Amino acid sequence: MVQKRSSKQHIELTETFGAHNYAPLEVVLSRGEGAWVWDVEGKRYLDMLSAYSALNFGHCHPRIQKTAHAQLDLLTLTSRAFYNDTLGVMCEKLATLCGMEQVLLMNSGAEAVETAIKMARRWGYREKGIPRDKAEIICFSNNFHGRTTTIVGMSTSESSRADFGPFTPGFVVVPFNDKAALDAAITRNTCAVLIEPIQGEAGIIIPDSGFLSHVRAVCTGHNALMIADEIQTGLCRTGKIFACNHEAVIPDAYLLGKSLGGGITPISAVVSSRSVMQVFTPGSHGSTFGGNPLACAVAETVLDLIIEERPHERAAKLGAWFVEELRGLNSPYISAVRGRGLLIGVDILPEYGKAKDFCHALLDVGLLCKDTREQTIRFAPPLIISEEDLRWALERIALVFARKDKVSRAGQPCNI
Ligand code: IF1
Repeated sequence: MVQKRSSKQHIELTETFGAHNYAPLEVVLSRGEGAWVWDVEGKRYLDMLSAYSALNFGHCHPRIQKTAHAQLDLLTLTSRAFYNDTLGVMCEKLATLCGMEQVLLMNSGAEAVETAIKMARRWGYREKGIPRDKAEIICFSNNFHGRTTTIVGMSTSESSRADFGPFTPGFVVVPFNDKAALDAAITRNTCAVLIEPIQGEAGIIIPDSGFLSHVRAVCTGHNALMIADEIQTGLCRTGKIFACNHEAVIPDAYLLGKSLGGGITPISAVVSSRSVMQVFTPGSHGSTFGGNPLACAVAETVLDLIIEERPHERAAKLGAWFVEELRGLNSPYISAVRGRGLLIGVDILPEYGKAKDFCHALLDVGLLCKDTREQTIRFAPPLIISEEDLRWALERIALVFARKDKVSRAGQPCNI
């Protein structure tokens, strides 16, 4: 018989036997359905984070579950030493959705970014004629592209980088949103510009209107690839299928991950043109699990759901309303509310505490939220969330943000 452990016991086990690379809120989840999750004691919470957008379709979506169950009983892994009957079908759907030609599948988002770095460099040497080992990739301040040693080397966040060097050369960091700095940084040796069209980890930073178009124009003008990291923003989160669509910008490659796996299987992708993707030849790149049948079957259903249900339209409508309601709270604690679709950041005035303190207070009233940076709370509920549930969330948020005194210290729930 499975021993039933309390939340406290699970936390103790996790902290004792698991590495301390996270500092989670003190809630131990054991079940999820749609936008809701339950802890081991049976208390219900509304998930306002969606695993950083990996759960755009919510927990245990019936159609995605059905596909996964069926595929589990058929074939789950072949390796790429052989063909399977799921990969091609899914790649065609994904390439078509992206308006692109070819797909390279990996597992984590970081691997898609690593793949794009290799792709851009090879393209730079073989197509653009950059002298060997001189290729440069331009990225932006406060970027977040993952956790591998190469990727943290281009990070500007001390907590991500400290003491993980020496780092991979070949990256140039320019301030986000700064057209002149980008113009000055791009050279004949630039093979790519890597950009999050909305910066997530940086605090839901939306570029000024015209910036993405400028990046596109500069890349075209200097024969460099524009690579859009849409691992978090892509697949409908921001109210369009891709965040690049907000400026009608078409990059040379999209990087996708998170929600492509339907919250079930890790799967990530680089999606680009044949002329760029042809730099990959047999033996030059790969992954044991990349493109496995279980992940491809799940991803195909995710793409079907996007095509049939158009969740970006829902995200746009609900997101605009939610942002207006948040602004309408006129909370003394809030200095700014930003959002595109259902990717929303709320800045907390530092004199009232840190965003994490507010996340503790929101947890107490049944909402799972996550801080990013010190002063920003991120709201990113599943795109399938009902209007009624969002209204419920707003009522709880209003309770927390209407308080007049200082919110509790981190780790100390306040009694609302
Ligand atoms: C963590 C943030 C979100 C990403 C973009 C690549 C990746 C990510 C734009 C790598 C991953 C995650 C990872 C997670 C926290 C989280 C995050 F706060 F750090 F920024 F979502 F907002 N490109 N983001 O956002 O994808 O390898 O993780 O699959 O704690 O590291 P991955």
